[in-house]
Parts: sequence; C-alpha cells; structure tokens
Amino acid sequence: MVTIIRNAAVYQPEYAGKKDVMILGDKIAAVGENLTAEFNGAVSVTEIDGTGQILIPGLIDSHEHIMGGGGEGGFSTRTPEASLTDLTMNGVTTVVGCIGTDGITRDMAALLAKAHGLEEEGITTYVYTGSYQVPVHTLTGSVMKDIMLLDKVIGAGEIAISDHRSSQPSFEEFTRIVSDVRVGGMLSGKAGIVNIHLGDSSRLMDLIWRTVKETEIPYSQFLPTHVNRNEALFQSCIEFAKEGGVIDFTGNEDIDYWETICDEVRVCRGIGRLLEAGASENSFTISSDGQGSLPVFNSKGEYQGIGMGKASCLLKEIRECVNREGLPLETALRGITANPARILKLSKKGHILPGYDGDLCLLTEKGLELKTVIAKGRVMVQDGKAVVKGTFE
Ligand code: FWO
Ligand code: ZN
Repeated sequence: MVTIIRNAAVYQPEYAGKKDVMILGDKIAAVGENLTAEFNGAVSVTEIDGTGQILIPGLIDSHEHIMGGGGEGGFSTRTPEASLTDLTMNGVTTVVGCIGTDGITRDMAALLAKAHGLEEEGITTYVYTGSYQVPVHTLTGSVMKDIMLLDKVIGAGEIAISDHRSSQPSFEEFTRIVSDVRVGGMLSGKAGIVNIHLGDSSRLMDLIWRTVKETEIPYSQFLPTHVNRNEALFQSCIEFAKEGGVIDFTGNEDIDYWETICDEVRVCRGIGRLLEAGASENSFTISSDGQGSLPVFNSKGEYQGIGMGKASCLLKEIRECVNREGLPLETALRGITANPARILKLSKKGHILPGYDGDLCLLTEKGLELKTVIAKGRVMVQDGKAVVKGTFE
C-alpha cells in the first residue's frame, strides 16, 4: 500500500513548506518534493491532492474515557463508550484510555478490551492503569507489573487529588504510587507517566509540589490534567510548567456556557498566558476527556447536572488558538502532536518524518476543517466522511 499526498502545507508540527509525503505500508517513507514511487506496477499507488490543504500529524489524545465513565448522578448518568468514528472523525489516531470516578463497574479488563478493539479497527491505543481511586485498581495486582507486563499500559491514572471524589491519598500513599510508576516505566522502557486528575479544591497541586520538592521524583513523571478548570489551579500549574513540568489542558466544546457557571480558563488564553509567563512551547498538552462525564456540583458538593466530553474539542481548541489568541498554528499543534508524543514516550508518533507512523490529517487551509484522516497508512476519513467504520457503526 503506497499513498502519496501531494503539495500540502506540511506542519511536522514545525512548518516545513509545501511538500509531498509518501506513506509505505503503515509508515511515513519520505517527505520531499516531486516524490515518485517505482514498483513496476506490482503495487498500486494512491495519490491525494493536498493543494490548498494543511497536513498535520494525526492527533494524540492523552486522556479519553474510551469505554465511557461518569455515573456521578447515578447509574443512568454513566456515559457511553467511544466508537471508532468518534475518534477518527475528529482527527484522533492515537488515544490513551483511562478510567475515572467509577473504578468499580469500569475495570482494567474492560478498558484493555476496548483499547484492543479500537486498535483492531485501525487506530493506536494505550491505557493508564487505575482510576480516581487509591489504592490503584490494577489488572495484575501491582502497578509495576501492569506497566511492565501489559504492552498497552504506559502509566497510571487518572488518580484524583484535590477533589471531593478523590480517595484522599496521604502523601506516603501518593508518593508510593508515583515511585512504582516511575520504576515500572524505567524497567520496561515506557514513559511511566502518572496522569493526575486535579479537582476544584483549594489544595490545588499541593501533593504534586510536595512530591517534586521532598523526594527524588522529577517533574517529568507527572502529567496533571484539567489544569484549566479554575483560575487558582491554573496559576499553580503555570508555575509547574515554568519549572519544567508538562501540564494538560482539558478541551471544552462549550466553553461559552461553562464560563457562565465557573471560572474555567479558556484553553487558547491559557496557552497564551503560559507562553507569556516564559514556559516552553513543549510544556503543554491538550486532551479531550472524551466520553468522560462533566458533572456539576454546588459548593456543598451536591450534584446539579452532567455533561459529556467529546474528542471534537481538540481541533476546535486549535482553531481558537489561531483565530482568537493569534498563536502560530505550529505552536498550538504541539499540544496534540509532538508534546504528548514526547512526554508519553511514543517514539513513532506526533511528527511527519520518515520512519514515523503513517498517522496524518489533512485540514482546509481556510477554516482548518478536517477533510482526510490516515491511521497507520490507511485512509479512515475522506472528504470529511468516514470510509472506515467501527464494527457496529
Ligand atoms: C472532569 C471524568 C470532572 C468520569 O471533574 O474527571 O469530573 O469519570 O467520566 N471529568 N468524572 C470534568 C471537568 C474537567 C470539567 C472527569 C469523569
Ligand atoms: Zn478527570
């Protein structure tokens, strides 16, 4: 299978000019000008005209509830799982699945099965072991074993802190988990990332700060998420990023509504502020929290209502970064390509370079509308329509 995309504006995510990109099998074979493939007719070559379009790496969503989550308002508020096209129709070709508040009716066996299913359907999947809860609910009985022995497990999460739904881990419990994840990652050549769910409480990033100040554990072990959920939390997270940590913004499809009920920081403005404060353009990721619940509680912790995250927020946030915040496209794109690839140690993802996986998206130059999605060399979306669907779609 050979595909050549011609004359697109290539963002690797660094802007590389108008280029052709050749995909051979499931890998990017070449990036250059006037590329030709000579196979003496033995292999058919598909040509895609990228004129007037932007070619970017397939999106990496580092935090998505692929098998559903939620339930904070009772069983009828459990959220549905992601179908293949919930991801591909929004440009996502790599996803890290996680479990949230409900670590009982959602478990690691089911999460892994869902991740394997999506992989069979054509995209790349990983998972975090655990859920909000401490002790961590693993598959093998040990965080370290899960990371070392289960291919898809690249870390632990989303472990909840500073939240009324958290297990309220002590400092000792918390640092034990983080050190197990660190050593498990080290021994298996994986990232060993602890994906931390940050809640709305005034304790903010306290447990993470204490860990990096009082132990030998480096900033790079953490990927705290929902950093933009309120102003005070975001300020602490800016400091974390300035000191070399990476922080994960949660995209929001309906920020105009959320801004009226809380002081959530708009993702594009948050990234703008982060860079103005002197943090590196490698210091942030954006994830969707897709299929996760977005419950609303009042100040007494009483449940008020619920929404659901969607992978569609990712490209929407990129458009806002460019159109509303005036950020360069290549900087904004880092948050869903190069940066998650680096922090999660996905060495074949997140860049348009020879030898990397054939995960690509074509967007219109004007409007940044998604037209084509290729995952591991296979066209999944064409002219904005899904040409490959999940088994029951
Ligand atoms: C956030 C996932 C939250 C689930 O605080 O953490 O609940 O288990 O599906 N969502 N609880 C949403 C905010 C960032 C708005 C989750 C969810
Ligand atoms: Zn969360």
